[in-house]
Amino acid sequence: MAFNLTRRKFLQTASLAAASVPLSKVVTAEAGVAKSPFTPSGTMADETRVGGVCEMCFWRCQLVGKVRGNRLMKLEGNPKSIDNGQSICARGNAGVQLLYDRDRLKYPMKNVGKRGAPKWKRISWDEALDECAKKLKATETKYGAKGISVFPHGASAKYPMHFLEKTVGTHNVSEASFFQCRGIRDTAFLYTIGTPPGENVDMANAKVIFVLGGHFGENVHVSHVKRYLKGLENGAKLVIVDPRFSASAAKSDEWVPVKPGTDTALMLGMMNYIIQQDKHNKSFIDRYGIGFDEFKDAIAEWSVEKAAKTCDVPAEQIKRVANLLADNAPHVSIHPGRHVSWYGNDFQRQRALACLMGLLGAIGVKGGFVKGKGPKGVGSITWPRGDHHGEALHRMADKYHFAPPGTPTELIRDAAISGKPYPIKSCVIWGQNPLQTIPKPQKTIDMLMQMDFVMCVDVMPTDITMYADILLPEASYLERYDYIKKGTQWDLSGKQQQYISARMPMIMADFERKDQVYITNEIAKRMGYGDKIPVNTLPEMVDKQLAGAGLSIAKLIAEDGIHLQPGKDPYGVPEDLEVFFYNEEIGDYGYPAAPTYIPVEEVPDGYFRLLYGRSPVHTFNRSQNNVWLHHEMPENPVWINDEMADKLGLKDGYRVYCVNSEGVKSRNTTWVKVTPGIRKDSVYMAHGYGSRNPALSVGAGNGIDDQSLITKLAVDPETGCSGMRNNFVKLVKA
Ligand SMILES: Nc1nc2c(c(=O)[nH]1)N[C@H]1C(S)=C(S)[C@@H](COP(=O)(O)OP(=O)(O)OC[C@H]3O[C@@H](n4cnc5c(=O)[nH]c(N)nc54)[C@H](O)[C@@H]3O)O[C@H]1N2
Ligand SMILES: Nc1nc2c(c(=O)[nH]1)N[C@H]1C(S)=C(S)[C@@H](COP(=O)(O)OP(=O)(O)OC[C@H]3O[C@@H](n4cnc5c(=O)[nH]c(N)nc54)[C@H](O)[C@@H]3O)O[C@H]1N2
Ligand code: SF4
Ligand SMILES: [Mo]
Repeated sequence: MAFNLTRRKFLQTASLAAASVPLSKVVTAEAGVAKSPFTPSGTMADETRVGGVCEMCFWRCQLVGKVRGNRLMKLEGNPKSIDNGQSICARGNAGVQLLYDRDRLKYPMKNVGKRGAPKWKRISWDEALDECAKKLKATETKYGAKGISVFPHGASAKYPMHFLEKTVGTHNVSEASFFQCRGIRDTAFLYTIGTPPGENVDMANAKVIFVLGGHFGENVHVSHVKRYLKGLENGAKLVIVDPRFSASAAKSDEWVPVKPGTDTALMLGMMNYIIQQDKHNKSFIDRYGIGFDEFKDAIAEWSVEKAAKTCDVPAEQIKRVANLLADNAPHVSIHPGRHVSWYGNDFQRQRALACLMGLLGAIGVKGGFVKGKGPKGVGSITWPRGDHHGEALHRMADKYHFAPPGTPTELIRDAAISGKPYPIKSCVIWGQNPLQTIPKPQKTIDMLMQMDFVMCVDVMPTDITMYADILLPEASYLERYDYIKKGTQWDLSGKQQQYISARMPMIMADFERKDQVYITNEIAKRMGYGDKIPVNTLPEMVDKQLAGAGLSIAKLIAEDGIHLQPGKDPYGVPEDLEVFFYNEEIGDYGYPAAPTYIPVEEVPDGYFRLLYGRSPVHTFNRSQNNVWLHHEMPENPVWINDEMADKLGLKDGYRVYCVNSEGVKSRNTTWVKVTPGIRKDSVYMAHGYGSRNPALSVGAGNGIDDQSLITKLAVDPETGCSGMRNNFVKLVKA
């Protein structure tokens, strides 16, 4: 037995969608797009379309599209939005370039060459769907549903994922957003404060904002960045813990250049100090805390001096930061982080963050952790559960008891490569680029090479699509409907309002691009699951979901793409809140029950720890071929400390290769950025560069692919997520 049932269920349903009503008459398949009563503001366009929802990243800002004739000219924030408002970021703007990218996938293709060195033959949709269904069915028949693996990411991947996971019945599903991103955060908070946190801190109204590693401004999520900047405008003090002088560190009052991997020790030192100073929120802890005495005892060894030594930061600074937080509590934003799969000791760090919130009572109050109350009623559409569900690999292995939904990537790769405990012989990749997303890319290649069948659904040719047998072109987010976006206003202040919107196409899909419901249903029918299909078309799905809230696509269009309604006061501590400072359930599985620092491997002599983060103008690898964005940041420089550069004879702008401690050399070179703004033990680069696929006429071969250097993987013991910052590199002059 692993998960507490109710919590497990909560987690599973949190990401699902469901519901039912006939297709609206206004938006027909012919019209296909949502025209609006808006008058275009510029002269460039002769029509404004509403209902756009950006997916250049996963924040889903609300858009309008300016259209001339049959061409989308420009994207803007939807003026009615109470989320991103009229703002969109560089990537959001550049969505037009993705839409019209000449290298985009246009037709179904069959690989008549080899995996990794493909030769593409254009085939018909019928041929492609027949082949996919035949191969997947063959795997299912021979090995059971568990012989199929799924690597999904993004809104359009949910529908096919649920088909394969629920109806066909494989557990071997690994979503990038969980196992390489925020899954650890979600379960650590679930088992500490009872809910996955999202990024729900009320920074706009905070007195202090405390962030570990998050580099807002480089990590761009529009309404989130707005909330953060509003907090700073309102006078919030900013503490940024980061080995690098990031865009956020540049705005901070305290930059804590922590030794990479030691953040847990820092927080234990701070919390112990706050308790010793008697500055913790005793009434809050008395009321909501569980296991506080055990927690207090467990962290008592963490003197400020010990933390200072472990983290390589001054003891005085640790005290200053702890006092700043405690003196302004409870109106402090302890940011939960987002990409948190760093070192393989991450569940404990995320637990410590959640405990810090609890210690300060910074939950449900202005400036603290506050979940805005979103609208109710929007239904979800889901595939019915089949009856041949086996046990997930981590349950069979009795490991990773606090894994997020799906199966830890590492177990899927291990099982596929070894054939144990059972073979995995088909792979469906939908909106994910595992070669750049998952550490140890060679292992991903080994996994793919032993498959009987690999199918990819994408919008662009990317590194991973080179390994497909069948490659299917999907309509982009600007050419299709999608799941509902709902929420509350971004800054939680003023008039309380909630919103509901749905992604609607800005333009009809061109060439032979199809949407997720068409592709999935056609495969399902051919596999003998026709009677299980929950919905016939994508607009029908959206209409059915909206019906639950008394809305429809037609009504949304009439409301300029966004339905607003009065909201509720988001503040107040949930009645049933429990803060597990010490969690026996975690202890029962043999993990530390109180947050514990687990040391990371030291950097070997002559090497630097490889750190990575976001490029402000790119999204991972997916935007590399985007001409506008490419011009903004064509390569990812490698940051090195100025004193270390001096020692190595490296000057700003020199070109280098990176070679890691296991002898892997980067495929490309990049330029060196010499700066005092990074610790001496680390180098840093933006993630997502160095695409391999020669079909990318703009994006191929620029900069260094950080993932190719991440050949040592530290799997987080509680969750099975991929810790990626345990690799060491040298810079070699080119
Ligand atoms: N422009 C842009 N914005 C994006 C995205 C994008 O691709 N492009 N992706 C979005 C997604 S899905 C996510 S998950 C988020 C991720 O955004 P974040 O959660 O902010 O990203 P991280 O990779 O965790 O943080 C990177 C920072 O962590 C620092 N760091 C490295 N090691 C350590 C350490 O040991 N301790 C501490 N304290 N800091 C460390 C790095 O120096 C860097 O500044 O960004 C989102 N926003
Ligand atoms: N080394 C390293 N690894 C990381 C990270 C890191 O910072 N460093 N970040 C991690 C994080 S936080 C995350 S969230 C993941 C992100 O991991 P991914 O989501 O795998 O990253 P992307 O590069 O966006 O690749 C997504 C793929 O989806 C395709 N795509 C884009 N739009 C569509 C669409 O509408 N439909 C379909 N079918 N496909 C589409 C793109 O062309 C691309 O091939 O990576 C994780 N891995
Ligand atoms: S933050 Fe930028 S890329 Fe992400 S959804 Fe919003 S506009 Fe699009
Ligand atoms: Mo992410």
